[in-house]
Amino acid sequence: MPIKIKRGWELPDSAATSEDVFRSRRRLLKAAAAGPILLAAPGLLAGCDEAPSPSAQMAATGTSDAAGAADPSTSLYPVERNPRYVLDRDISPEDLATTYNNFYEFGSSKNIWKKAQDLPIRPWRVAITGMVETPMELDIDDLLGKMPLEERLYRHRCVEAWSMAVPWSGFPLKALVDLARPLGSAKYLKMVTFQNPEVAGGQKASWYPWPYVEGLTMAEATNELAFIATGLYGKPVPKQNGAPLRLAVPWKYGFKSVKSIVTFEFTDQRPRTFWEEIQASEYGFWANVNPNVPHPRWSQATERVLGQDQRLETQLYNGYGEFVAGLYAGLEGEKLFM
Ligand SMILES: Nc1nc2c(c(=O)[nH]1)N[C@H]1C(S)=C(S)[C@@H](COP(=O)(O)O)O[C@H]1N2
Ligand SMILES: [Mo]
Repeated sequence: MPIKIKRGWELPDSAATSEDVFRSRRRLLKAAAAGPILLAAPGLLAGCDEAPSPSAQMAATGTSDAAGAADPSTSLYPVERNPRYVLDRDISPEDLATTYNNFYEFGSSKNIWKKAQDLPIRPWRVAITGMVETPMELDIDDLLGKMPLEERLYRHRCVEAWSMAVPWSGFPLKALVDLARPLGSAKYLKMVTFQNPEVAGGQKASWYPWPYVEGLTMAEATNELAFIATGLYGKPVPKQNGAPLRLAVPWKYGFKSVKSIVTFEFTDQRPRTFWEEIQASEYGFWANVNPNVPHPRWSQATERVLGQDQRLETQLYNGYGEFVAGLYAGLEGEKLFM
């Protein structure tokens, strides 16, 4: 590639947008404007942002399970921060990021962190299946031992128009893809959450298509930003945030970042995702952040940052266009932002 593009880690996020990103932005906006007019649909999802509970609970950051056993991965953290990924805002307070959650397996309110402590996270088996050279099943601690752990500061933008910025620890999803050795015919990576209604009461609600499923194209899954988070704030990731491993794809709406994964399946079929199954007109496969494409029932122009009074303007691709805009060249016919 002869053209040198300034990337996010080389200049502050507030600095000028590069020509290249500007041009693709115009193209994308044109595509978005040409999209169908979306009608309000009956709400299956609680919908727009709920206010945080007035009394923020004490930080729910314990690293032991319900039975009090220590998490064997505790000693792995903290890990070294990768300086490539910079924030344009403060890191969110830990007590907010760990007590204000979306995890429908434990209920549809934001206040599920206590219930989530019932989730057993050891032993935890991770299956790598589908179109791979050799399907395998790994123990989470063996997997952690094989992966290059680092810390990254990422923004997170929920489709409900709240956001946070947190230090995840974990490894690039590409490292797991390399371990899996997918066949050339694989086009998508499908990721599936555990299924255990005995401990996850929300999974007794039969109108939801459990288990929670998400997916990425292979190009997205191997983009450098796609990250598997196994830690948060220098400790193992709390259960309510998706222990023992969850996806973090910060250029997409938060529902893409599937929690507590048990299966990585390589496939040539686009996965039908959990929220798409529930309401395809509001939650599609691509779900890239775009302030100019409103949700059918609310604007996406601004966001409420956890712990801050002032709303911030939402950015195209949540501010990560330098890394990911190129993934969507030639895909303008797709509903990239829904
Ligand atoms: N399995 C599962 N993963 C999930 C969800 C969920 O309900 N179940 N919610 C998603 C949504 S909508 C968001 S915004 C993020 C919230 O992550 P956090 O609680 O760590 O902030 O998790 C995503 N991953
Ligand atoms: Mo979300």
